[in-house]
Amino acid sequence: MKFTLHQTDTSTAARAGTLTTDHGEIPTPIFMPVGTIGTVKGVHQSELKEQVKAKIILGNTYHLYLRPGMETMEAAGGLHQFMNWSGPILTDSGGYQVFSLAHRRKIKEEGVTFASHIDGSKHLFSPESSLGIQRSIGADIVMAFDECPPYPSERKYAENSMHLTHRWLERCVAFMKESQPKYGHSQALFPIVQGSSYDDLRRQSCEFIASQDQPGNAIGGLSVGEPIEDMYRIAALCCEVLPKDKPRYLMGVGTPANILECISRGVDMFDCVLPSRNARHGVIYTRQGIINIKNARWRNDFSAIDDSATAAPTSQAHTKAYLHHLFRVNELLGPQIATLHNLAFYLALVTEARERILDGSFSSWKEGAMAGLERKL
Ligand code: PRF
Repeated sequence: MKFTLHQTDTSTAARAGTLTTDHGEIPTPIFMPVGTIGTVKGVHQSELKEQVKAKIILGNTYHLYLRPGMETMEAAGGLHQFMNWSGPILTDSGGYQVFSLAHRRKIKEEGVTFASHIDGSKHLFSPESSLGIQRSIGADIVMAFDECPPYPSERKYAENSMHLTHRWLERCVAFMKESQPKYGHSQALFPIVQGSSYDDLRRQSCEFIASQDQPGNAIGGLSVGEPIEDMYRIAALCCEVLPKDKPRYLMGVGTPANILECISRGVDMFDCVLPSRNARHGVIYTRQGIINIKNARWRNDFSAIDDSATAAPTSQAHTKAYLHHLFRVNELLGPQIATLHNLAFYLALVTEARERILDGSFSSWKEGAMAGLERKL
């Protein structure tokens, strides 16, 4: 995997680059739609490519391991083939999902034991088994197996947890060296910085993660309930310490405004369930503000969902009144159109951010764009 940095903004820490994988090039900054279980919920692969203009999507080790399982995954020839998505894929390592979904979790040096949220069956995830599963899925970018401490965490807990994540990382690095990709394309390991909201722990974690010299680095443990200023401060601190010549991925962030703020602090890659999950509840993002399409206010609004040139064709073709109606009568197409729209909106936003970084107008453009992004209509 190769990362080329084209431009660093002169007045902020924003960067524009290109990440090259065996399944294609990823312009950065980028937003990665979440496709937890082999589908970006409600959006067909052809729409992801042609309308959303997704350059890379996410999958989850935890979900895919439970269903369909790795026997089916390997028989299919990996996730790219199974879901017929020929672009790049990144998989999260499973630890974070075990903590948000599974039952009877127990953390040990070896790994985490847990009971499935589906049938209660018992399993162990370790650095080796997580990476083994990610080899079977065949993601282009595989994430290290980490512990994301809850917020707030006492300093001692955060420190011990960070050291455990670091020891697990050494095992991840060793496993990647000893094992081979299963489908002929290469897989890059991204280590994950932890350390809760403690600046000195974060600094220490960034230095350790950087010393492992992997193709990219991730910032975990943020957007877990901490004040927004803490998230921005830690993101900025991590970007200052992490190597400049490698992509930086902020896991699970965030709103459109959060994304612009973190781009300006030096983050290159984002993923979040927010645009897709909110869409299913009728929450629609526009440059003018956030819409709740179920609101009676939109019943007779025959303007396009989004008439900007960068909007998805579907968002330009359908009216707010029609989308309002679909949600009111609980039709499947409502959440489908809304999800497609929100994801295309996120992709258009990071695409414009990249253009603005390249032409030197990022800072003033961002200041102008922020108010609209945060307004509730
Ligand atoms: N670790 C992993 N995945 C994650 C996170 C993390 O800390 C977060 C935190 N926001 C989201 N997804 N492995």
